[in-house]
Amino acid sequence: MPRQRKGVPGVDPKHLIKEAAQLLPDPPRRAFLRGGASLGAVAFLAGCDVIDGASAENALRAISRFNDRAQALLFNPNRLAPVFPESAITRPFPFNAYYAEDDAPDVDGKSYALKVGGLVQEKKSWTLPELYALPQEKQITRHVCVEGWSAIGSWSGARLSDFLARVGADTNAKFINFVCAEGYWSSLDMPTAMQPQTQMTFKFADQTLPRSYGFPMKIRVPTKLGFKNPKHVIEMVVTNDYPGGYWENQGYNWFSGL
Ligand SMILES: Nc1nc2c(c(=O)[nH]1)N[C@H]1C(S)=C(S)[C@@H](COP(=O)(O)O)O[C@H]1N2
Ligand SMILES: [Mo]
Repeated sequence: MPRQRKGVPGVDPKHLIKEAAQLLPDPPRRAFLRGGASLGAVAFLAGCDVIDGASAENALRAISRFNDRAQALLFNPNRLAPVFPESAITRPFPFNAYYAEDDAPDVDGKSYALKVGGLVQEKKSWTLPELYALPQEKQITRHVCVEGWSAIGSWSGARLSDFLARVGADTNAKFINFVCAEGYWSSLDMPTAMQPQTQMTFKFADQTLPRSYGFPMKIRVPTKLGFKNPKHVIEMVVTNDYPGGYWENQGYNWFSGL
């Protein structure tokens, strides 16, 4: 007997489909909608047959994960984010976090040590003088926050790819997780971590990274939305186990590329 496709009580299937389609990147989304988007199509994409209360949410999650994987496959690690002149820098540069600026963590630079672990040959902690001795470069790029603002800033620091080579990271691993002083965390796919503009940032506008902007070190990723630019990073872990992230675990897309 063929299985019945059930609707979701209290949910208009058309609304559900539209919401699912929102999670697809644009060309596939248009193709999906043109190609007769239906509950059946959602179920097919999600790899499940019956859509009821709980599995509707699972279906949307599955499509979102599919979207993350598709975007990761489409990511071109050789494409550079646009760079800007000094005159384009947004002043004052906005602050953002899940708490007020006064509550930003006050990390002690003297006792700070960046822990590096997981799939790396050299598992050790790095003090600030050691990190500052790495070759550094400056970028003036645009930061885009998912909340609907963007701003151009100037960040200086070491290429994350150089640092990963230095510590003997397994660059065939899938992820790098970044843990922050106040409990925030976010993770990157390895190709994004290796992109030449992905930076371990020590300076903002040529000055030591101020407390609000992530002292003593943030990861600047101009090819990703702002929430994938963790501030006050105290630990880095190279891993094949999906680490998620603070916002990623609340439904924001993990890939979130620009
Ligand atoms: N540790 C930590 N990093 C974080 C956040 C946070 O709350 N805690 N918020 C993220 C978000 S949503 C944005 S937009 C940027 C804001 O960085 P800014 O304060 O330098 O503008 O930091 C990101 N990194
Ligand atoms: Mo953000």
